[in-house]
Amino acid sequence: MEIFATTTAPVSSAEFIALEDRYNAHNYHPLPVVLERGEGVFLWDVEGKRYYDFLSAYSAVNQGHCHPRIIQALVDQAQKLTLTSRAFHNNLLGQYAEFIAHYFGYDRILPMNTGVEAVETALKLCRKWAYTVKGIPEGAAKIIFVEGNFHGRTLGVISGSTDHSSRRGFGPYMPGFEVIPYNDLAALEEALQDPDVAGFMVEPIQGEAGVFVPADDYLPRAYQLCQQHNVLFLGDEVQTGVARTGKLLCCDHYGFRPDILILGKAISGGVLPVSVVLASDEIMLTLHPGEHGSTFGGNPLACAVAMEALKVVEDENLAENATKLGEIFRARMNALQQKRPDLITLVRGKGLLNAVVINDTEQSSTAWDICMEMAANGLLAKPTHGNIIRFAPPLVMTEAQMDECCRIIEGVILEF
Ligand code: IF1
Repeated sequence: MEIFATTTAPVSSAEFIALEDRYNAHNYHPLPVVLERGEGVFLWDVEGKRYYDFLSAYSAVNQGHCHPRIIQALVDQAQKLTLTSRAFHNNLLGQYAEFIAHYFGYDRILPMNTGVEAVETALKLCRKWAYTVKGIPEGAAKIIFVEGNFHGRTLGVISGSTDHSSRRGFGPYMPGFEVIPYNDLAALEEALQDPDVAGFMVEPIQGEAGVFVPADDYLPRAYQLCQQHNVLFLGDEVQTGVARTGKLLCCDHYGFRPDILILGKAISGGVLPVSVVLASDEIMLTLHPGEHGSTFGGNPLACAVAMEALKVVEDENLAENATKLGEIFRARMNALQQKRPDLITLVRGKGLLNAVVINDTEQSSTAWDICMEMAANGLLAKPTHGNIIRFAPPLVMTEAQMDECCRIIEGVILEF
């Protein structure tokens, strides 16, 4: 078998898509757009067409594509040292751990790479704490998940999922996970009666499920109930964190901090995979040498990039900007809903994590067709769960750009 394919280099979008289709797994159904350059809120395809990015790589590019300060931090560190493994120390991990711990207000951190690795780490930490601190019998710990959750694609995490496409055909599933309805305090109170419950795993806003914002009292009350029952609140802010919803953390809207905080995506500004778990000494120090790890976790390149990416969030006031532009966006979309109630059911979200629910069934292609029309008009967004379109631009967008984007969306909807 030839080692190197001798196909001529693709030129058109169609050729790029055909090559990917031939050699890549078919585990996604992307919009037929082939991107080759990104800068700030903009993306360009291989034909040179420019788009506004309203997905931000699922909220990993909050700081905008190829932010110069983050790329500079990447280049500088890449020429010094990229990876030592944790078999040895390096000069950045201690500085990074201190920076991140103070930035988010926790005692300690455990650095990983992808969001799901941080979620898995949090689940292991919760179980370890249950057996060594809470005193739950070894092997009996239960962790509560909520319906409609999305925490990643590993076998452990999909064992707590209710989403068929994430779960189906991957059994047998991991025991010890219970699922209750989201946004339902009575159901949580009921589940917490079980003395073997160790943790409650939840996204403050359910991104993938369609940007479900729970009732105002749900999260703070859920946190209180967990405290009362000596159960850890595991906050998955992989998508809602890092200023996306108008505060540094979505939980900041409700005045509490998760016992175990899970972050990923925009921690690195989408430049390379960086995730992190934050917790108190009591929880984090239940892990001892050799009990958890990762080859790339806490690598110096990730440390350098993530520190700069988080400084950009602060220096450019991205949380405040997300609040301001989010209010403008929802006002414009609600006005649009009034004009086309036949097409738009409702608009919901917080900060710059928003969704427009299309008045059609999950199976219909309406939302997809609208996204295709928006792409033709220079704006990229993608439906989640059939009839819901998520709108999540980089947080560096200006008011003038937001106005232009609303005009594009309004034009497509009004002519649809
Ligand atoms: C896909 C969804 C979003 C996440 C939350 C953990 C993870 C994610 C709240 C895992 C990842 C990504 C994964 C990507 C699409 C995207 C996604 F549609 F899948 F659900 F954003 F909503 N917690 N979400 O949203 O982080 O391991 O991917 O770094 O798998 O299709 P990861």
